[in-house]
Amino acid sequence: AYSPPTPLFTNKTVAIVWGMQPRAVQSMLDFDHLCSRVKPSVAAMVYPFSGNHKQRFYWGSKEILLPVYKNMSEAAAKHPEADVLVNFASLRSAYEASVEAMTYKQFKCIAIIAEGIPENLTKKLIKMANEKKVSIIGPATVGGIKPGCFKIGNTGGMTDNIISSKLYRPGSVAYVSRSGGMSNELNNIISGCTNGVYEGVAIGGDRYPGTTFMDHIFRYHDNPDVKILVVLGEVGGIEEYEICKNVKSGRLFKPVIAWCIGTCAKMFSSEVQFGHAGACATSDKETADAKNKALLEAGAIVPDSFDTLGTVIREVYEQLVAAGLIVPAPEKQPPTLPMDYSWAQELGLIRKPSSFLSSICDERGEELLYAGMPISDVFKEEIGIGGVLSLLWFQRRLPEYACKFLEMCLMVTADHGPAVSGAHNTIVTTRAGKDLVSSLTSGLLTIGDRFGGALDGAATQFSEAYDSGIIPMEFVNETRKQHKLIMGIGHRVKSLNNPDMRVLIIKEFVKSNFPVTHVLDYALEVEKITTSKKPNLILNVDGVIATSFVDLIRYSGAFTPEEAHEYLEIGTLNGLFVLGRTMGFIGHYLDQKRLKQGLYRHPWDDISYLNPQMIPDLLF
Ligand code: Q5B
Repeated sequence: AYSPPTPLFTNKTVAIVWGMQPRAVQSMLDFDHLCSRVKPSVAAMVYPFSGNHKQRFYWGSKEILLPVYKNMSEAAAKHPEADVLVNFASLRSAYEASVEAMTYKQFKCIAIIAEGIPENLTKKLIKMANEKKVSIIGPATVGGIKPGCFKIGNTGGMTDNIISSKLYRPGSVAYVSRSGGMSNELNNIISGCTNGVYEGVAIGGDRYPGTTFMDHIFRYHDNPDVKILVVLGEVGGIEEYEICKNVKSGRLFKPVIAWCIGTCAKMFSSEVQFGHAGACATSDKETADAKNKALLEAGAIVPDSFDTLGTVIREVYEQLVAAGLIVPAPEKQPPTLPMDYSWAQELGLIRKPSSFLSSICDERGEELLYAGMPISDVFKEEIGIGGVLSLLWFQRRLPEYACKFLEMCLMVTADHGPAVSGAHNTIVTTRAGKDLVSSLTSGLLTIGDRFGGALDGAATQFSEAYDSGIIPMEFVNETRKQHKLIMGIGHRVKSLNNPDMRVLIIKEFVKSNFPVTHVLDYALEVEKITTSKKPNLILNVDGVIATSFVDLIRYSGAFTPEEAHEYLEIGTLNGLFVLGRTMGFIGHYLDQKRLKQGLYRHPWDDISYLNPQMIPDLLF
């Protein structure tokens, strides 16, 4: 005697999801919440490429943790209640994962999402599934949905779609389609003209689907809660003729509304392969037109076109309601599902003040932007390091001579030997066995007023002096009176007799390329006075860069006076030395490592050990 099949899905169905698909899992959990399910429909995930761990998900507004297992055997053993496998494995591993799942007796349904599984493997899967009485949905499908009960993966689309198609509670119409995408359209059509979907399955677009139209049609038909059956076939294959046979014989006596898409194929002069692997008519019998005609002749309800499918479904539904065969249940609102923050933001529903403001670089789009300039243009236009600096530091393209100047600053400050404070620190740190970042940082930390970090001070002192109109001599005397050093003046080893070639190079370039050099000229006048006192009181590398930069930022026309002032005030200039010398410090780090230098200890004979008791004055 025939016994109606037990339902594939109930509101207690629990699945294991193969693959790291957090969005699909979250969408299943959100559906559960809308359906007021008591327990989540996902028990666990299987992901062979990570160790066992837990993943966070939302259950309504609460957070829950779902386990992820490396092996399906462990997942199955720990979750014997799971009888559905949602198999998101790729086309290369979907077969093996499905075969393995069938070795565990608990699975009665496997949904295979992957497209492109070789047909010979699908045939083997189907044979095995038939033997083991496992229903396979797919391959090449989004899966299926049973309103109020269970949803496979991403079926039904986003939450707003599920709510608008009332998929959170059952209706009286069950459908089966080949296409997953079109199943969404069916959800929409059916919910708009009836009391809604009872269950819908997309069997997939392959030539050999794991379960067929008839498998689901019989299941639906023999379920007293299903009152109308909708079939959305398509060009290719001959399974629709099975429906014809069963309608004709009276085995299917509930209304079957059917339409095969792909009727436009006749407009093409040659054979057309539509999107699905199986969507191609290899004989007249397989065309959508032929199948629609046969369905109509067999007694199925066939609309004139896909456009009138909804109208036909509505007519049938209204007849059944009028006959008292369908009694629509009173509507109830689904529980509120909190909207994901990112989605709400995308829809423009919420706003919040951001914690960070950033205006130099945007990596979110298709292409990285430096101050609005796509990285490909950075290379196409060969703007160089100077151009990149001008974008990232000043958010604008600077004239070519300015970019060249920036690059020259980096080049002349790149290194000045192992004896200077910063390099020394880097070397000592490297020799103490520290890593690159620590050694580099230790060197960078020495940069300040005395060593390498006199640029900002020099820029301020010289520009203020120039602006105030005092003559260089007065400026030198004034700073001396105040017991202040002039930043950018003086060098430990360079002097008039041992000129600093770096200073000469920059000076020459600036004098012949900058439109105006007022502040540099002023500094050179100051240098004449200081060197007349002591030959090492030259305008040093910090001083020449700083004063030239003031001339650039003030007189190039690329900055407003306010911007120029602000850039000097916020410490831009020392950045040039820091950036340039970073190259050298990294060089020293690599050098010491390469030379396998051991721990450094400073020799005693280079330290004067002072005994405070012997020199009482030193104490206070
Ligand atoms: N006197 C650089 O001093 C040094 C004077 C001054 C007026 C001054 C000193 C100084 C300002 C800061 C500055 C950047 C410490 C230097 C750099 C990068 C580097 C380093 C490298 C690289 C040198 C002797 C007499 C005294 C002082 C007077 C000295 N400086 N007067 N304004 N600026 N400069 N730093 O030779 O009457 O005898 O009491 O602090 O610009 O860091 O290669 O090494 O690439 O790595 O030790 O180039 O000038 O002179 O202190 O013995 O003073 O000169 O008042 O007068 P010295 P001191 P008095 S570039």
